Order: sequence, then C-alpha cells, then structure tokens
Amino acid sequence: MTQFTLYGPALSTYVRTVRMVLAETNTPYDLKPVDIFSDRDPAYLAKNPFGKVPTLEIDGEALYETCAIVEYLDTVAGDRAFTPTDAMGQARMRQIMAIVDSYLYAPAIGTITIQRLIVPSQGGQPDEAAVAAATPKVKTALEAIEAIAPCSPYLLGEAITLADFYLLPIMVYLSKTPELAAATSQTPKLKDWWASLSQRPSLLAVIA
Ligand SMILES: N[C@@H](CCC(=O)N[C@@H](CS)C(=O)NCC(=O)O)C(=O)O
Repeated sequence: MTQFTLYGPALSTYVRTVRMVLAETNTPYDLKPVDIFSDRDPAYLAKNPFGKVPTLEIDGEALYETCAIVEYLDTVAGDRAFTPTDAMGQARMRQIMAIVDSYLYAPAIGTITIQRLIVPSQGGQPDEAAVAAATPKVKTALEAIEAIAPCSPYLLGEAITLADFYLLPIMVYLSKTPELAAATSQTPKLKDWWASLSQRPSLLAVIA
C-alpha cells in the first residue's frame, strides 16, 4: 500500500486544502509538522527547495506545489471525482485555483489574517494601513471568482471540485476578521456558498 506523508503545519491553508482532499478520498496519511515561523531545516529543504508547505511524500518521493499535489491525489485516489469532465469546467477550476494563488492568498492570509489574528495573539498591534490596502485586493479576487462561478451549490455547480478545496481554508480565516463584510459585500453567491460549505465535514475535521 502506498505510504503518504504530508509535511506542514495544521494551521496552513494550503496544508488544509491537501488534507481535505486526502479526507475526501479516504486516503490514510501521516502528518509531519514543519515550523514555518523559523528557518527550514536542510532535511526539509531537500524535499522542497522553496521551503514552503505543504510537501507530500509518496513512498518517499517528494511532491510540492499544492495544485500538483491535489491533482495527483484526485487522479490516484479520487478517480478524478473532484475535476470537472468538460474542458471549460476544468479551465474554470484551474482559473479559480490560480486566482487564489496569485491574487487572494497574499492579501487575505499574508496580510489580513496575519495582522488581525496572529499579530494581536502575540501582543502586537495590527498594521491598519496594510489591512486597509489588502482589503480591496481580496474584494477584487472574490468578485472575480463570483463572476465565473455559479456557486450552486458548489463553486462550479453540482459537484464539488478542487477549486472549493482551495478557497474554503482561506474563507475560514477571513471569516474571523471584520474585513469579511467589505470583501464579500458584492458577492451574494459566494456568501451562500460559504454558509453551506463551511459545515463540510472534511473542512471541520481539518480545522478542529
Ligand atoms: N505555491 C505554494 C505556496 C505554499 C505557501 O505559500 N505556503 C505557506 C503556508 S500556507 C508557507 O509555506 N508559508 C511559509 C513561508 O512562506 O515561509 C503551493 O502552492 O504549495
């Protein structure tokens, strides 16, 4: 039986995306923590030269970049259940994953989540100017997703896809900040999607 080992901290959104796909495909795995708040050790850099998380080891072979990991898992363990069958559906799924990577993650997690949730938990004051600058960027990214996604009931329609697993962990953190209201003021479909998908058992399991 194939041995899967996932490296990364349980609080990471990208790690949570992979863990959701592992859970949804009933794939057993070991989770090995990586401390992302200090320098990566050489053993981890040998698996992932960029030092980012997650990395998935498959029988000892390291695979990194979340998009590559989840597409691999969907193929080998999910029978492609989480990828649309039509070309445009596949393109939309990858487009949403790319929007999350390129335009949403940095302002939503790198700035708003860090400033609103992490900095105060360590006794610091949030950088309000940075939060104010990040909020319209999050709004633009969520509105871009809303414009191309039916969100009924899943982002791309009747079947849940890897795009949902990309966006859900980001929404978990964003929903704990006051910036959620402004960022989703023009995205009624995404608000409904979040209200229903926030109870997905695989999500609840990874944030527990
Ligand atoms: N392109 C990477 C990005 C992963 C990423 O940014 N992970 C964050 C945690 S959610 C990380 O490693 N942060 C630590 C750091 O940047 O040093 C992927 O898709 O896996």
